[in-house]
Amino acid sequence: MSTRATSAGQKPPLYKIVMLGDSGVGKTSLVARLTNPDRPMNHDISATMGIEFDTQMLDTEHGKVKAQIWDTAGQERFARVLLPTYFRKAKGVILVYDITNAKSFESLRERWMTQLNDHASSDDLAKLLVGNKNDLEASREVSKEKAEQFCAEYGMEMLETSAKSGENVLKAFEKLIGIVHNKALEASSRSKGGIRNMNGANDGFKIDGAENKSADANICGC
Ligand code: G3D
Ligand code: MG
Repeated sequence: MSTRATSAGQKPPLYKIVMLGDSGVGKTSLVARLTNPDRPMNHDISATMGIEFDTQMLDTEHGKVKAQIWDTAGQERFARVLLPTYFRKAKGVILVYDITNAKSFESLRERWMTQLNDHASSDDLAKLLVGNKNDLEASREVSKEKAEQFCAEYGMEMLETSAKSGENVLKAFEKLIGIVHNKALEASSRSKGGIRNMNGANDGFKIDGAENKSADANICGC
């Protein structure tokens, strides 16, 4: 494995990625499973208002990187107000639906892709489709073929996950962050500027040691 991203004692690059999808599809559970793999699922987290983020070190083929993962803390209904802050400087997005809920899949096209295109500079934003709750196969409403068609249409890859069993959860985040990191390395070698300036997610927003903090203050200025 190459270590060029983290050699010479450099800090690993930090990338902001955002979770998107209807309420109840399992976004918070996926982040919790990634950051606290041994903790059983529980949902006192979503009592918080606004936006939350968590950070996690992840492996890529070009070394370790840090993901700053943003999640709407139960505020999907008011997401319109939050979206500009939510998407600011994001480098990747995980679009989540629930394989047992056809409506949550339709929402991706009808709502989330539109909002993504309105608020994010889509060109350099890496996307991954995630069909969550695949432990509930007997209740499946969205076929894998349908999801693959969506991916072909929008040019992204997909994985089915279970935040409950943990299946493919780490793989999903590593897949997305790998795409993000490759894009950044390509861009930096094109500009010959090195990787010094790849920590853009952090501008004006201190995150070192700020695990799982609410970002409310950043939104309302209070
Ligand atoms: P959200 O953040 O997208 O709104 P949550 O979704 O993470 O809050 O999850 C919503 C509900 O789905 C929770 O149930 C959670 O336990 C459940 N859930 C999340 N992921 C999975 C999964 O992979 N499999 C199964 N079986 N359930 C999952 P409650 O009952 O707490 O509302
Ligand atoms: Mg949530």
